[in-house]
Amino acid sequence: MSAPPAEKANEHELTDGFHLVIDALKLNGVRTIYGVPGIPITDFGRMAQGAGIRVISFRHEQNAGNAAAIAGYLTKKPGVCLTVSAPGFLNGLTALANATTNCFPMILISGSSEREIVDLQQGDYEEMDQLAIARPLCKAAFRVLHAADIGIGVARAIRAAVSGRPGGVYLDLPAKLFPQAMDAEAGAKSLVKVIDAAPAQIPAPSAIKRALDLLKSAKRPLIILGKGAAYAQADEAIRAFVEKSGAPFLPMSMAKGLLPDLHPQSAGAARSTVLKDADVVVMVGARLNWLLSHGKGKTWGEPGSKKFIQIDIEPKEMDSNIEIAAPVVGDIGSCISALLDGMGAHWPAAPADWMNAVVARRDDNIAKMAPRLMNNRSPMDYHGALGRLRTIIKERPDAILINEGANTLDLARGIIDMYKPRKRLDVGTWGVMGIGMGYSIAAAIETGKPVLAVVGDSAFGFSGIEIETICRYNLPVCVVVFNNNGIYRGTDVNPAGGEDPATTVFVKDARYDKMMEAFGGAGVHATTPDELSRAVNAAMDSGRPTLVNAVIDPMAGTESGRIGALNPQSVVKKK
Ligand code: ADP
Ligand code: TPW
Ligand code: MG
Repeated sequence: MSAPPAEKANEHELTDGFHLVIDALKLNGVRTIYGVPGIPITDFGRMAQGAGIRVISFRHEQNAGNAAAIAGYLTKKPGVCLTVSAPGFLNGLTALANATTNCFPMILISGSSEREIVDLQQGDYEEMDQLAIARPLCKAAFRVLHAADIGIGVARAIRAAVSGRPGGVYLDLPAKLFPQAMDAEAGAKSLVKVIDAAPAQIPAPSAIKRALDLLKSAKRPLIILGKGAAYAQADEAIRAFVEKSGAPFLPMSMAKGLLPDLHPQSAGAARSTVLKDADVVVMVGARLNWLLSHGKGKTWGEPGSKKFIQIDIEPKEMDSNIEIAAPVVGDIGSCISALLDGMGAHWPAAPADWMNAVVARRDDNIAKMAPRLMNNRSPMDYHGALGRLRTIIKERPDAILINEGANTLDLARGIIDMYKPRKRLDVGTWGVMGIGMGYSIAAAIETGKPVLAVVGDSAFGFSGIEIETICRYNLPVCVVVFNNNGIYRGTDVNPAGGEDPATTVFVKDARYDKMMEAFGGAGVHATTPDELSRAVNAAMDSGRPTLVNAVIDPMAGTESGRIGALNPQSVVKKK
């Protein structure tokens, strides 16, 4: 018998949904998936791993989702999170919404139950109309019903996540899609390799001219760098722009290190002065939201005392809170390059008396803080502990700092200087607790650099179980839990005097270090700044998963850290 002709054999070669999704992701450069297995995506995860995609299995989808989101931020490519249906999907959804809020590109892929049963609400296993629920919480939401559409579905998800203002995208893959078979050759042809997923958006020359005219007229200019600027990876151009302008710059928390915090033009330690006194403010990838008092009020000095230039890829961001005199819409790389070109070789630097005044204030504030950072008190206060961690980051500027909590967050942000772009990852626009371990895991995996997570004891609790994941993948993550026995302070008492503890306090003198030991990592109990410093240095040298239980004075913190004023106050007088 003769062998059948090659075309004939191919005719019978089949592929299916499992393989097509994997092939589509691989074709588009997805190298890592963060997720939790279960029906209907257990085999998909196995097959993806078998096909050479790195599949990182978490203990809770929210942490996997946070990992995917920050992977997107760090790489400018959508981070992918994979979950099961209904409850797994909902667990991942918080992270998807958070990614969207923070403008991080991410794709949440969830398996879903049988459409026919879900839509008639007949009580399927993990029944939920996931697509409808996801839609208002992300940039775009798609469902793929036919294997032949997988290529297009994945391509749309990738484009939606990274083009324009980045954000979260939901991709719904019903269980029935995975085993759906189709001709292998037709399947391969149906896949789409996305070309130029985030096209450059060039600003109009007239917008550049308007912005430069305004900047040139400034007597007291200020440049505010946000995490959009850090995300854009236009580091050299941004630095050149800031230096050419001669203006002080103020980094938002995740933009710290885009230019080093010790740069001569840094106004980080003169924040209130520059916000109040500047006359022209250049916003680069930062929104005038609550974190900047919406661009108005006491923080910003006399009403009408300043004009704004805003660089952002999202046109609707302009005038969102206050009037923007010079909107520059485009991607930050293109906008900054165009501004630099327009400034030419002889741009007059900002008036020296302004920069000198800012530097004087900054250096004064830094000098006032310095002695507090050197204290060796036990139990530690935030300053004593953070002073040591500040030195550690100075000596290890490549390390990535993850930071969450209230006092632990606000004080670390002010005290720990950053030296390189995208090295500080924190609670972002929502001030959300629970990003700690997910961000730590993805930061270690995506960058290969050591990670130092500085987290409040409450903050840590939201994702703490993922230290098992850190140990399982043997990641170079050192977690420092600032243990002050509770939320803000560990000293509250139950106002009713009953037996229940106060709502903000935890088990006294808990030993979080023992949790790490349970999974084979190193646990250290540190009661002094010296001990803390030794433990963290040893962890960073060894690269071994480590948790340092840093004992912080329960009296040291303040309610809500630096944002206590946002707490509503009762109008009813206490009897
Ligand atoms: P921060 O919290 O640091 O102040 P925000 O998250 O409020 O920063 O603002 C980030 C801004 O950056 C968003 O308005 C977003 O549209 C914008 N952005 C993100 N990526 C880019 C980019 N590549 N080019 C231009 N703007 C961008
Ligand atoms: C998802 C509210 C803001 S800060 C915080 C909570 C619970 C914990 C502060 O205590 P911690 O830090 O971490 O011990 P410290 O140093 O001040 O003691 N749920 C979510 N997000 C937020 N922001 C909260 C609750 C909150
Ligand atoms: Mg605490």
